[in-house]
Amino acid sequence: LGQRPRLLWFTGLSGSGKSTLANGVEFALHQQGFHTYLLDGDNVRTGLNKDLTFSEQDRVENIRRIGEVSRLMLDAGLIVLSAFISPFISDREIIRELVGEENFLEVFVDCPLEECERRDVKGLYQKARMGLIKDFTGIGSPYEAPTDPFMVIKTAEVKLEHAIESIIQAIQPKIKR
Ligand code: GGZ
Repeated sequence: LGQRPRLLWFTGLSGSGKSTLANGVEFALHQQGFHTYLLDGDNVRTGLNKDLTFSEQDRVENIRRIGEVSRLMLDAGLIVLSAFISPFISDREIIRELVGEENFLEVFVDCPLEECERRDVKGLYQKARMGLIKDFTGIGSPYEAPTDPFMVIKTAEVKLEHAIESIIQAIQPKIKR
């Protein structure tokens, strides 16, 4: 195999651009012949984790299961891309240890809350402000930013294509055999 399995872990607020970025990076990797799998809310919170809410306890369990699934996929030799808010440092550290420090590439999708709220793609921030979602991340529930991530992408400042390109550049030496 011409690739080394790695876990590319995108963390950031709702609406920060995690899924968009992860999808773009996955597409670029495919074009280069890498074998990948993308885990995000669309394929995990609707299936494997559909029993979980957004309480602190359930978010911890959400990330734990995603970490275990990622580990299995790494065993299968894949480049795994994971895009979840994953708001707690402690949970992300558990995954770093689970998959091995050298395999865990943390990408902080850094976008100010005000900008995420301005975008409000799904209208969830408005609902949270109205009190309809009490534990929404950034409003009624905390987000702990990484202190020493592999990469920081400022999605309010950098064009998507450039962000994708810089991630590809940075991970290239880690994923090539
Ligand atoms: C945060 C919520 C909530 C609450 C529903 N808090 O923008 P989205 O819609 O597509 O991304 C958010 C997604 C977050 O799920 P994760 O599994 O990534 O979260 S965590 O890692 O914290 O477990 C949002 C939607 O689910 N959503 N309610 N209360 N996001």
